[in-house]
Amino acid sequence: MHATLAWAQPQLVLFGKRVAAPRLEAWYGDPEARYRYSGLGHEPLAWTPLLAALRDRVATAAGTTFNSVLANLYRDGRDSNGWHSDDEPELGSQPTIASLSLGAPRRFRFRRKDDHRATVETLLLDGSLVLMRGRSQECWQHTIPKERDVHEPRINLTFRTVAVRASR
Ligand SMILES: O=C(O)CCC(=O)C(=O)O
Repeated sequence: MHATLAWAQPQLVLFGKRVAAPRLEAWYGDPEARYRYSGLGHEPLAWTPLLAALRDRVATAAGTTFNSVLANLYRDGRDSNGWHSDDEPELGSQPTIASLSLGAPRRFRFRRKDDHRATVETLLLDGSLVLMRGRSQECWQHTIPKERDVHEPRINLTFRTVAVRASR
């Protein structure tokens, strides 16, 4: 999968300055599943057979359907994903997001939005599936911190359903 997805390094706008995101990303999905993340609009690439097969298995496990997936590639422990919630309007108010981990184990931390001292941490192992649903995006932020001792890559696939708008 590392070799077959069309990875790109998005540019983020932080405090008015453009900086390269500390990871690579790729957006795949149904043709109408356009999505705005990292401050930019994204047209989906067409599902690859492997991504479509994983989508179907993850959808069965999650008991729902998905029309898109954001793939993240952390090349090693220097790559990361800062504190955020997946709360873009096109995901709706209580989205179900299924997050599949492949490759190097990485720490995954949550903190409450109204009390940053209230944290929960888990280790995402190769093949693990995390379901975020209900009020998890409304009440919590999550992060993949940098880890100096991680030297192997990790791919994360977050399956999502984005609302399809009639026109743009
Ligand atoms: O890599 C992960 O497990 C988390 C990815 C993530 O937070 C996201 O795609 O919004």
